[in-house]
Parts: sequence; structure tokens; C-alpha cells
Amino acid sequence: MSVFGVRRVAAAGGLALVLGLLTACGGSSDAASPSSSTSSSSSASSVGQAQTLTVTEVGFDIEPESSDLPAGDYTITVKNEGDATHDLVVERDGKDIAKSDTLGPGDSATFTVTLQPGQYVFYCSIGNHRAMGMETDVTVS
Ligand SMILES: [Cu+2]
Repeated sequence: MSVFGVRRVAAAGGLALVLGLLTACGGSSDAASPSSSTSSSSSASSVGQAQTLTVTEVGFDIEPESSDLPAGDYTITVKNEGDATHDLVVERDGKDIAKSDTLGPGDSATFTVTLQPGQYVFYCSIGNHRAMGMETDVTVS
């Protein structure tokens, strides 16, 4: 039990490092693992890391990389590739559970959310965009 606890602590440090690398280099996963880390590095990669999901907003469409996701912690990157201001809200059962910053054309932002199994809607809360069709169903299982 205590050995596991130590591993969890080491894994948390590794996760913070990985997230930093992802932010810095845009999701490439082949960054060399630091050779200075201890022998626990091989177990760090097997402990639940945040998954990444890219959501592109273009025109008045919201296009997630995938709309069928395994449950877990997510780091969501929203890219506004349209000509209008947008944001991204994650809604579950009519309740907003996470939201990006407001994004101007060409901007992107990252936020984190924990997705438990269920039915979600990703939508834009700017103006009447949702009514114009800026929403998409996402299933988490
Ligand atoms: Cu919008």
C-alpha cells in the first residue's frame, strides 16, 4: 500500500511535467523522457493521465476530434478558425460544467474538465450562436 502511495506521488509529478510539455509543443508525444528521472518513470506513464481533445470551431459549427469519448480527465483545446467570436461550454444534463475563455477569430484556448459517463453537449454561449446550430452532442462512456 505504501509503495503504491509513493508511486502515485511520483506519477503526479510526471503528469505535471507531461502537461507542461504538451502545452509547449502542441501535443507531440515523442518528447524524450528526462533521463535524469528515477526508475519510477516507466510506471508514471501507465497512471491515468489527462487525455487531450481538440475542438475546432469554424463557421457556426463545433467539430470535436471525436464525439464518442472514454470517461476521464480531459485537457480540451478549442481552436476558433471562424470569423466570429466564440467560446466553448461543456454541458451535462442542462448544467454547464466547464467553459473556455472567449476566443476571437484565430484564437485558441485550453481548459480542463472531468468527463464522467453520460450525455453531453458542447456549445457556444456567445450571442445566439447555439440557436444557430453551434452545438454538438458528445457521448462519454
Ligand atoms: Cu459562437
